[in-house]
Amino acid sequence: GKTLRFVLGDQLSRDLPSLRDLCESDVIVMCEVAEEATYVRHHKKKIAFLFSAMRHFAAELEEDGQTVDYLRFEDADGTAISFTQALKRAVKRHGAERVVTTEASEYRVLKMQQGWAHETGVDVEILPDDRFMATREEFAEWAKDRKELRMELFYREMRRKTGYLMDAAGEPEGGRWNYDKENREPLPENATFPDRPDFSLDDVTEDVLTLVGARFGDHFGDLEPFNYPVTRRQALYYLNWFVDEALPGFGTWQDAMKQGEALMFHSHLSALINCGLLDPRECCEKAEKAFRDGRAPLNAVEGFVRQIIGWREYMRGIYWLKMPGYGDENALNARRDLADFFWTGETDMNCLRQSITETRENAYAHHIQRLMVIGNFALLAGLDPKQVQEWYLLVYQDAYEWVEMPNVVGMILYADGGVVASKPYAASGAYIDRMSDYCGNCRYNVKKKNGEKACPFNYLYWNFLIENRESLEDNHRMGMVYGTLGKMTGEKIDAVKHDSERFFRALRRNEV
Ligand code: FAD
Ligand code: DLZ
Ligand code: SF4
Repeated sequence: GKTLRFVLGDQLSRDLPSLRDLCESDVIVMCEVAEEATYVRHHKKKIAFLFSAMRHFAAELEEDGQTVDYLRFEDADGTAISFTQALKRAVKRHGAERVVTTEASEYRVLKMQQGWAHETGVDVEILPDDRFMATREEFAEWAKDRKELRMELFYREMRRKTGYLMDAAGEPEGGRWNYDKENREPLPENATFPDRPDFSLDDVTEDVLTLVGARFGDHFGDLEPFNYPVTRRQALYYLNWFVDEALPGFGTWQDAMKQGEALMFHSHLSALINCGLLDPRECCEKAEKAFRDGRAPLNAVEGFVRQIIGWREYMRGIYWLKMPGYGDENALNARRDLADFFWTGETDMNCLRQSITETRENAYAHHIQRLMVIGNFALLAGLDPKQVQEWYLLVYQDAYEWVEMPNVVGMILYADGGVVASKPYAASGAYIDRMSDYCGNCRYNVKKKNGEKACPFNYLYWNFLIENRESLEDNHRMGMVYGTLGKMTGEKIDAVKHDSERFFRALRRNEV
């Protein structure tokens, strides 16, 4: 009997566990299914990227002599709507006896996989996904008996485990674990950025763009211009480009934002890592080599490695530790509906307009835009965590639930009550002003604390602290701000409340 190897859209790695012991007689099954493309209404570029990357991956396997049963969206239309249905048909078609697959990155899909043996009546092997450096068991073990699950401590264990940026004596390179303090500089006025490479469109991508334009035309976001790697070769080229050209500047200005500069020194690699075209280890190893060869400074390389072996692995660990149920958490009882400008970008708050417009154009925003502009607003405005999760999951090309959810529920909204973040990442306009040039182009005045012209972040910040006093006051890391709030005059507090009420009324009318 035949063995089917079922490969999901974010498993485009030749060294995938379920492709490791391939025989010539095996059939690799991949499918573009309506359910995955529509369970949230993904950004057009995200669907186009993934379909094109999947088609290229399948074609490369075929060139190497493997048999791939690839279901294209056009051909599946109206028939196979889910992974499970597509698999059942493939098992029948090939008279298969056994299915081998790698465990899905998302809980929702793993549950499907666990039902496949029953659904198909054949043996189904689900292999652990060792593209992640920490196994789910290791993370659970690390988390067990700890009062606080701080990323920084997990990260140190990962440094020891991988050996990245460790010296011969087993100490962290340069004597410190973390160089973040050096990575918070605003950009100098005359900063310049390296030119990004162009990735030309081939027929496969052209076909996919036509398909997505026709079938997902009403989804969020601009489909074109499309300029992103879709093959392993292009992905590797982009990684090498990043290490040579952008990595040296990655550290120092990691938290900076600049109008009209969507990428700056960021790697723009997350979507490639998450779908399997790049291996997270090779990304770290190339970056480390650049440091060892004197081509990139330690603060940049350590920062980059920390994002990948620290934050990325930690978020995945938290996700599996807390699922199911993590998506329902709402510790601050936030209930407000998402504002319209999340879809249109049309708001006079320039930081949000820039960040959301870039998101619409590119299916990308860099970390500080996601965290300190959009995320900070969602937190201060008390937006419903479910709606915020859905937004982040569908607008970004790199978004999968395992990484989106802990970033939204834990990092930006504090909806998990402090598992991921030791305190809410709340900030007033002054932070955005320090780290960007957005405020200079804004209708609102970042220096004004109250009144119609005042930057909304300024009074929403205090309003947030007032409204959530009961939940947050006892957090010792909030002691200083609640101390300040305690000294505020009744007049000032009334002004904050009054401005916030006016703002929320205007928000409902889409007039902010
Ligand atoms: P760089 O700044 O170049 O960082 C290098 C790599 O580190 C990234 O490619 C990514 O793989 C990893 N990384 C960095 N920060 C994080 C983090 N907080 N969590 C996990 N990995 C990280 N990242 C996603 O990959 N998918 C998501 O759906 C996603 N949703 C997010 C939602 C919110 C609210 C926030 C605050 C962050 C989210 N992130 C997500 C994390 C981060 O913003 C993106 O990984 C990053 O912006 C991608 O751009 P880059 O490749 O240029 O990253
Ligand atoms: C995100 C996505 C989309 C839009 N479409 C598909 C698809 O048609 N076929 C597929 O195999 N995967 C797709 N994906 C990615 C899956 O949602 C992702 O692999 C799982 O969610 C991982 O658990
Ligand atoms: Fe954003 Fe306020 Fe600055 Fe305007 S003034 S860009 S709303 S932080």
